[in-house]
Amino acid sequence: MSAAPWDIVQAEFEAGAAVSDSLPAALGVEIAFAGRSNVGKSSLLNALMQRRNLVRTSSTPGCTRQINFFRATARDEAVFRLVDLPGYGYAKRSKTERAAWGRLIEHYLLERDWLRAVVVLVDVRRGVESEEQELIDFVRQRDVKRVGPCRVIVVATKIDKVPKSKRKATLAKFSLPKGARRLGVSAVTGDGIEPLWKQLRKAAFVGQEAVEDVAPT
Ligand SMILES: Nc1nc2c(ncn2[C@@H]2O[C@H](COP(=O)(O)OP(=O)(O)OP(=O)(O)O)[C@@H](O)[C@H]2O)c(=O)[nH]1
Ligand SMILES: [Mg+2]
Repeated sequence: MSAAPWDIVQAEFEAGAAVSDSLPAALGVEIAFAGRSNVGKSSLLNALMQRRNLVRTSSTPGCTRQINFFRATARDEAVFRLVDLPGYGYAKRSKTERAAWGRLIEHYLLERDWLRAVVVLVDVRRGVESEEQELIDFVRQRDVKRVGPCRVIVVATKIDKVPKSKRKATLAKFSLPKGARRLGVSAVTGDGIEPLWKQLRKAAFVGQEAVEDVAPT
């Protein structure tokens, strides 16, 4: 067993907010995970927290129907709130429901002071499409509104589906907005989880402490 500072020694479900609820108070650094239904948000959260089933995953798209807040404590006692946002682009929901979700997620992304990073997940086989681009542009509005520093990290999920020899070239083809970082991960093999934690910690502690730099994956 490794004993890296980013290892999560404790993880728990803290709160859930359904579409009609108000958001729980922010108690510290938050990192949100956003992306299409089925892209692997919940699986990635389990992998990051080194827990098999803390976050419910499903083969049915749209399984996560509330904003879920998880509290993860690392070996070095740093505390992060990892936030699982419901998947967007789920056509089977009613228009009204999608609009309500859109408003809640937008409100969260723009108003949350403690939000330090938004991880935008894209399936490695699909790349960054217009929905992801819109999401990234949306988060950028925080800069204009001066809400607080918030980094966008584009994470390609399910890289186990691409042979190792082709991963680098596949990721290089992703069109990315200026300043966004990109990483490939697999919740199945654990590839990319450690570099992602390094990036997340860098974003979380911006202005607080120097955290070791990482080479891009
Ligand atoms: N091969 C592979 N499959 C994965 C990986 N991550 C997730 N999956 C599968 O993809 C499906 C969806 O995963 P979830 O983690 O539930 O996706 P989600 O983005 O949370 O989906 P919603 O909650 O519906 O928005 C499940 O069948 C997972 O087993 C991965 O890294 N590799
Ligand atoms: Mg989910």
